[in-house]
Amino acid sequence: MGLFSNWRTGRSHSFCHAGSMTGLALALSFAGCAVDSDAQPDAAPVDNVDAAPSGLPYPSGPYGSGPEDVMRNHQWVAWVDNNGDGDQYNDGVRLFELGEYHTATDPDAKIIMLGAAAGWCGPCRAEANGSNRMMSDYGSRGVRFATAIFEDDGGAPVDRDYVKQWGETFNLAYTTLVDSTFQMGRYFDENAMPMNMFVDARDMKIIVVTNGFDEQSFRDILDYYLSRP
Ligand SMILES: [Ca+2]
Repeated sequence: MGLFSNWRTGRSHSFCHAGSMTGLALALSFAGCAVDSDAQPDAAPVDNVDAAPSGLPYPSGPYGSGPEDVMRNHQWVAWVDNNGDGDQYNDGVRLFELGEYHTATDPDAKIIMLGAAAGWCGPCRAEANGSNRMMSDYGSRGVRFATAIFEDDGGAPVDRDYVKQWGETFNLAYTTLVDSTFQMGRYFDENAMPMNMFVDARDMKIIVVTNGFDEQSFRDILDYYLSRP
């Protein structure tokens, strides 16, 4: 236990607050150096801090990184299944923003399960292997899945081709994010991988941040929160 022992309380400081300071420092240090050189003209912003430039509705701040905080409306270059054929890698990359899964834009969305993974992370691969089962079981129940890949096998920031390769390797049926600037670093310590955030799509508040791969625990969390009125 420990990883998931107190998520039902709704205040789960042990999951994230200790790591978030380190993560924030990492995010700031990465902000000036991680440039996706081939990412024109659709490069992700370095870090969309408080703005929602697309104009999609999104809850106002203040924003934070812990349970019950409203999450920022991050933007990434992403592989998204734009034509709805179940394959997001035949559509090309585009800018994706988290607010696309907010109920104001996606009325059927209930919970966003947002993961972070890196190529050097063995448990991340294990999670990716089983993630299509999660998608098929929970997608129709209003769970929206996305994974932010931030580093490759050698620890270098990813590019879009690496993320495409990742998704094709695991035949992922959900959105994959090119997190070359490690925006997810504000939410966790990269030594505690894989990380998954569960976000309430109605108000974009963080429900819980988990570290480690335990599919049954993920299912327990989703079942619990999906059963709420
Ligand atoms: Ca497609």
